[in-house]
Amino acid sequence: MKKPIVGILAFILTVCCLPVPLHITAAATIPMPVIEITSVSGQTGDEVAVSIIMQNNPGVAYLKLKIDYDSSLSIVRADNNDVLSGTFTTSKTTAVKPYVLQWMGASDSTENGAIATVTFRIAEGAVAGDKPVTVTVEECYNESFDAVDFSVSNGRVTVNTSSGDEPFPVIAASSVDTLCGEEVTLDISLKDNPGFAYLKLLIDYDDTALTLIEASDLGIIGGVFTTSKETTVRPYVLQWMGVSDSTGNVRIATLKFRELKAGITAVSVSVAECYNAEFGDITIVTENGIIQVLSAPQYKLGDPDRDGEITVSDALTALRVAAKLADVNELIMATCDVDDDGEVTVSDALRILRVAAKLANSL
Ligand SMILES: [Ca+2]
Ligand SMILES: [Ca+2]
Repeated sequence: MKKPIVGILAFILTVCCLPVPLHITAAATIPMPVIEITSVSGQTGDEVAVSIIMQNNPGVAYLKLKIDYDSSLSIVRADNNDVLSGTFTTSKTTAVKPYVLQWMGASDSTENGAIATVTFRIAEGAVAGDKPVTVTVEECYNESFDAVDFSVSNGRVTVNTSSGDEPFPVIAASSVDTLCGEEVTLDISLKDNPGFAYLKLLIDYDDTALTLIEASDLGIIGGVFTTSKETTVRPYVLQWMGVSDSTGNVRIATLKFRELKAGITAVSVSVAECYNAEFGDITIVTENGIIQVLSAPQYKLGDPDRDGEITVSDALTALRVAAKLADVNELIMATCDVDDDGEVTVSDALRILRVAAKLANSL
């Protein structure tokens, strides 16, 4: 007990009797560098722009940001505002999620302000509410190769729908992550279905990246279900024909693909024709699916969220899968089944947790 008191007394004496050394006050008041995403609002179908703002910039030569966002938003473009000098690069396509923005210069930039502007489109079928837009600083160095720490402040896009508007019906393909060489199943879902008797969907994709194995009707819609004769036909046709209006919501069909190579492939869905029983035309909004195929080095055991670190969150994911609260897919199996017995159990979750809590050095 004595030592801390002696220490405190010594500190008080130092503060009272000596001029305060300048470096102490300076260290205490250096503000934390911050990267902030602004918040905006818009209507469904609108384009809205959020700014990425840098404050208290201590000087950066290399900065890599990852932008993630709600699935009812899609990126239209990202613009560099020339606040940071150096070469500006982004993910190859705006479909890549999270989207990467990167600046690389030979010397430090010390400017503050809106370093980039990211324009999002709000999906026609988006429900009203706040849609998060988050930023993660993946890496940041100054010209001396010292890491620079930032605190981040996330933003949101607030979607307003004018009251009284009927929501557009939506047909959406799901997005999945999988491993190279595996089969993957994409869901086609229907929301806000006003009732239709005839629906013709066209499915298209890059056939150098994916092979369609089969399409299955889930029997929700009713009527006669037909498809293109061969799975190699592109665009591939899915067609439902009934005599009365079907009003089912939820999953209506599944598409099973085999992956041919690592990368990101969009599976596009478009409505060729849709009528109700009175032959009235129905406008349907579509949302494309994305299949992200990971090659082996892109995942590691015990890291299902693939952020490169084994944390409590990874253990919780394994626990949810073990408790059947989350789906098992190839990726989950490959990352969560750390004891390699072919299933994800509480024992796998505990092994991950021990490593996350630094109670064990390896899985
Ligand atoms: Ca992780
Ligand atoms: Ca296991």
